[in-house]
Order: sequence, then C-alpha cells, then structure tokens
Amino acid sequence: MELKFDQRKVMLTETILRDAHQSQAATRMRLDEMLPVLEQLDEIGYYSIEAWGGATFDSCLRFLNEDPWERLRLLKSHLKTPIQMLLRGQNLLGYRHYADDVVEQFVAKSIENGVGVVRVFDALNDPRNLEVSMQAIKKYGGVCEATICYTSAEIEGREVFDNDYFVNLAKQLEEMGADNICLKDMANLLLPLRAYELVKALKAVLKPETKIHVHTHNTTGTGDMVYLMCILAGADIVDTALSPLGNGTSQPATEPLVATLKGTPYDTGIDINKLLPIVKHFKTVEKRLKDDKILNEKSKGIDVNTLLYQVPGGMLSNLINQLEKAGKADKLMECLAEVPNVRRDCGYPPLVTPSSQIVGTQAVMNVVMGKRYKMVTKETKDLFAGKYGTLPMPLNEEVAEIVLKGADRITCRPADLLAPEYEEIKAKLISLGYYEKEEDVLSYAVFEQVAENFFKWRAAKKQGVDRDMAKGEVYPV
Ligand SMILES: [Mn+2]
Repeated sequence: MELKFDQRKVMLTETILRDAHQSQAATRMRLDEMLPVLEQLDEIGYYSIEAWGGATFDSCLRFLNEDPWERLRLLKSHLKTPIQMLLRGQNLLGYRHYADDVVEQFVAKSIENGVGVVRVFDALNDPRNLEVSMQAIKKYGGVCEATICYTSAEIEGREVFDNDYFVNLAKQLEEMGADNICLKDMANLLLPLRAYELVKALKAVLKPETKIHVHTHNTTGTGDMVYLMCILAGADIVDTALSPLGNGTSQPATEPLVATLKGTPYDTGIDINKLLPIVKHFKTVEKRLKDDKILNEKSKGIDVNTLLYQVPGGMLSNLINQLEKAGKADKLMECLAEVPNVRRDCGYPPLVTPSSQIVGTQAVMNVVMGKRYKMVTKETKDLFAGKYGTLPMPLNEEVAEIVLKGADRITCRPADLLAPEYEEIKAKLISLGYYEKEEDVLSYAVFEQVAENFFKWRAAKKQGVDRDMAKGEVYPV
C-alpha cells in the first residue's frame, strides 16, 4: 500500500447533539443543555451537525417531555450549519415498516422543520427499503446521504462482505440519487487497513462529486486509526464528537483529529481554540449526566468484545439483561458463541437495529431452551420470511423450514404490501382530541403509545396541571 498526499480539505460532522449522547448517555441530553452553545458550534465550520433522528425522537417523547419537532425548529433557528439526521429508511425512527405515504410525509416535515442532510440506512442493506425515503429527500430538497452498513463474515474461509459487495451497493445507491455515500461502521468492527482499501475501492468507482462520509465509533479503540486511514484513502467527511462525550462507545473525539490534520493537506480548517469554550460547556453536561447516573464510566473505555464476538456494545448489554432476567447469567459465553450461528442461519444481516435485537434475542432463546429454534420470536419468523427485506446472503434452508413451518415467504419490497395509512392515523389522532399540528400525526404514527402519553402530558400542562403531577401519578410517561 502506498500513501500519497493530495490537496484536499477534510470536513467534519459533529455528533455531540445526537450519536454521542445516544451512545454514551441513553440519548438523554436536553434541549436546554444544547441551546447555550449553538451559536458557537455554528461558527466552527462543520460540514454538518448531527442533531436529530436515531433515538433522539423516542427519547424526547418518552423521557424528556419534549416535542422532538419543537426541538428541531429551535435548533434550526440558531444554526446555519446544516442539521443532519439519521433515518432508518422504511422504518423511519421506529421499529416496523411504515407505509410509503407516512415515509414521504415524515421526510417532508423533517426537511421543512430544519433538517438539511438526511443519512438514510437499512439494516439489511436492501436498497428497496431506501427507495421511497431517498426519493422524498430529493423531492423536498435535502442532501441525500445513502448508507452502506459495514459488516463482515467469513464463509469457508473467504470474506463475503468484500470490496465488490460494498462497491456494488454504493453504485446502486448513487444511481438512485445519493449525493453522499456513508460508510457506516455502527459497531466499530472496521479495521484501519481494511478501511483504507474499502474507501479506495469506493472512490475509484463513484462519481467525483459523490462525497464519502465515514461513520465509526471508538468502542474497540480503532476509531481514530480508521478515520486517518479513510482520510488518506480519500474520504471527504468523517463523524467526530467533542471530547466530553467522545471516544469509547461514542465517535472518536473532534479535537485530536483537528490537531492531527492541522497544517497538512487534509486540514479541516477548524480553529481548535474556538472549540475550547464549547468543550468546557459540554463538560458540565457530562457531569450532569454522570450525577444522574445516566452516563457510566465504562462507556468511555475500550472494549474488544466486539472484535472478538462481532457483537456491538448495545447488543451485548441487551444479551446480559435478557440472561439476567431469565436467571441464566452464566450462559453469556454460550450466547455470544450462538450469535454468529443465528446470523449465519438467517443470511448474515449486518447487526444494527433492528436486526441486532432479533438475532440477539433468538440466540438467547436457542441457548436458554436447550434446543435451537425450539422457540422462535415473531421477528425471527418475519426476518426469515423476507418481511424485513432481502438478506445479504442465502438463508440456511434447513433452519428456514423449521422457523417458518410452511408460512409464506415474500420476495417483493416489504412496503409494497402496506396500504396507505397516513389519513387513518390522522383521523384517529383527531378523534382522540390530541391533534394540534400535522407533525403530531407523524409522532403518533411512529411511536403510538409513547406519543399519546406525551400528548396527554402536553394537554395537562396547558390546562395548568402541575408538571410534576402530570409526570408522575396522573399520567405515567
Ligand atoms: Mn453510530
């Protein structure tokens, strides 16, 4: 491998308002903890500021008594830098597939309320699940950043998720209208030299104007090295988080990368001195999150379990929880060994929401029941039946027969089976008496019960009911 410098500025996306606190602090940063530094963040010169989507929407409604749309509008009123959001394709921000009319409306309203860059991904890397959201992003004027989820698997000693797999996928997404291609390494499985080769391969085939945007975490400690190698290979943008909530399960920290690239042909143009007051502010937010026992010191360290078992951090803590509930905490190693087996049986999905939960839960069942696939979840069945989309590799047919028990399989785009649902959801919300604006319909469509609880709280607050009462005994949220 030869390393050649070319004259190219590298751009950064700051994730402290979204993925950083989602990864380290259960997405509990409040709007009032963001507002004091927005103007300063705006002056840094980031490519974008990731601030919405992912789990922020759910967390606003469920835990923070905040209207996520209101948060977006307020953020936008302080930011000229594009706001970036993360969208799970046909899943939007929820956990099932939504009908096309809901997907289009959701994208339209996100952009109308202030989102500039939409990063859209599908857990199975099935481009059909991105079609409608990508068309809507283009239609309503957003920057369309389509994602390839990085994963790896060996079959008979050969890596099946090779450069060809990712290059073909990226080319398809570019043809579908992607402005940027995101290489998303949600679990920090990507290793630096592999990353170099992959970005080189992508750069060689994508149009020169298509930007490559790399996303990783520092869970396994390779994040900074991955970014540096990607930048040398031609990546245009990378995601970082300011140090108070950077590193560990979050993104590699912003300041060291800015310093690393300064004065080189890859200089980000960011003045590190301008970052310092913002860092100081977020240190107080970090302390608050620690005091509230939301941020655990553990999430700051390096954990090589992901590299050993290919199990992302969030999934590992889910496995441990499920086993403890079943009184089988001693079976953890067996479950970790079972995860790759389940993944192989169901056609090697990348492990990211929701596939990570489906595969993880099935692995626990297989171990706890003492017999593989003696019990299967509805989600496992749906995954095998094609209801989440096409799996990247062929299914284990023997297992598929056991799991499906003759149930139908589908090969069409899953959302083709869904009738329009927007008007029906809107009518229901109106009949409940909670409709105030069109965005409420979307909150209700994606997080039905959670949104309803929030609307109850909102109504109670308007009628002057004590906020703490509304939060506690009257309306549990
Ligand atoms: Mn992430």
